[in-house]
Amino acid sequence: MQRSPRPDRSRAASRSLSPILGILLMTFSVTGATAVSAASPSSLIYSLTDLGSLEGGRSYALAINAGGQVAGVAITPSGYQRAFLYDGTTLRDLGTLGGSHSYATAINPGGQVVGWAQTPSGETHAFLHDGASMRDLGTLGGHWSTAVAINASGQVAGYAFPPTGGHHAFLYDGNAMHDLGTLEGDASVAYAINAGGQVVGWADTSGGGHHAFLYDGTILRDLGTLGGSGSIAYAINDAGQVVGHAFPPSGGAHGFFHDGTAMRDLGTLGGNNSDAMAINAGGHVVGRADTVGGGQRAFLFDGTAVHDLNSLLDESGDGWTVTEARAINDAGQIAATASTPDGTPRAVLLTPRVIVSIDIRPMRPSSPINPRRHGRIPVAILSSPTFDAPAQIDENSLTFGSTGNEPSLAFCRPNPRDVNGDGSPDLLCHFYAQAAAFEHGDTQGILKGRTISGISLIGSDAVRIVPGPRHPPRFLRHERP
Ligand SMILES: [Ca+2]
Ligand SMILES: [Ca+2]
Repeated sequence: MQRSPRPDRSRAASRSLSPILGILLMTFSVTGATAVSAASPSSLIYSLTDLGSLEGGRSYALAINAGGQVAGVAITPSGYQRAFLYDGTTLRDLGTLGGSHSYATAINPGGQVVGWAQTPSGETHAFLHDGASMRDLGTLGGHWSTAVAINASGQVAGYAFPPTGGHHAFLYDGNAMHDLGTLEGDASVAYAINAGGQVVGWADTSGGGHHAFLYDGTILRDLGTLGGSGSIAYAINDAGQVVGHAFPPSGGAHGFFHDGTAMRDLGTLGGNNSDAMAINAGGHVVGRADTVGGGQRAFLFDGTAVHDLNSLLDESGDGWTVTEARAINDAGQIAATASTPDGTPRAVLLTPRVIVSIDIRPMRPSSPINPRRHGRIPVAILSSPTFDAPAQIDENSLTFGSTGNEPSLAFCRPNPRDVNGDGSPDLLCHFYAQAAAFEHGDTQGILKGRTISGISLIGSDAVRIVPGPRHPPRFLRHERP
């Protein structure tokens, strides 16, 4: 039961407006690999970036926008909570409204940050920071308010005490706070807003329990429960898909996914509880879940299954334990909190990378390459049951060669073809051999690029560099490496 304001339960609502094709994943564990053989399935792995802290203290990442800017809260050595903004290089203290503490909860695509901050008199007020300064958004007439979400147009959602008591969800339209009311009970809390201005949160019902709600501009709609006593909505994407947690009859609190019609139980990582905290345009959900042993881990739900994000980290995550994921943008970047090897909680950014299976000179196991020959090298990018290479790859982003950074693309075949005969059409691209810059001694060719949704991809395959006579023997002339 969550009856009192809990700003630390609030979450990010930053959204990108660009639609993406969702990348489905497979359960996959990687230890230090940066490329895999052509036999491996296409998979998604994450690198971990430590966002730092304020003079070495604890920090927690709570929100991310389309550009990868992260907002959250850091604890100073003196014990003050401070809203921070991470812009890709440094973690910056956003200050307060004149008091000691502040806390950032959300960031929009333009880099505007909202949250709560203390005033000189010690009151807690919702704030909006535009990158230069922090502005007090006021209250609903009482002494307390917090902002928890902001969309691209600058609409802000949050909750505040009206003079009558009980806290109410509000929508701030740039000029004033509007009380969203409740589900006929005493209290309500907003946690997220999407680009269309739809707001979700929870509200007390006339029956006494609190239920997740969706506000669409007119009324609060009760989203129901998983059959138990209550539910809370934490996030909504632009398609109106909602996530949060609810109490199943079997006990505990379980993360849910609501598609606009029905609420689905996402389960846990083997323990009793889970919270679904954020959802992106592709329908990927992140949050936190208990494991069998009782520990809390960050999870990713890819539309099919719930994965422990720790099992998807590359070598940059060695020694870290990601305990909570609070926000995900449409490029799949995740704002999370992880424990350092010495146990300190630290704000981190998880950046995805797709490992693709490629076959250089398909159907020729040794992939002979003559670096001195003009002409092109065919490279097949293989689809898997969870990765549709022709549909999901941004062809113009592809680079290929000795290091993978060579701009050598000639063209990709417009008509996908099933190169390896597994029933899934593959993407076949051709690269200029000389631009690929292979040298004697190279043993692998590397392909790099991006998916249409903006996720980096990498793949490799063995190559055999063959001698390059100026005039190849007649018996080799039919080849066109
Ligand atoms: Ca090959
Ligand atoms: Ca195939």
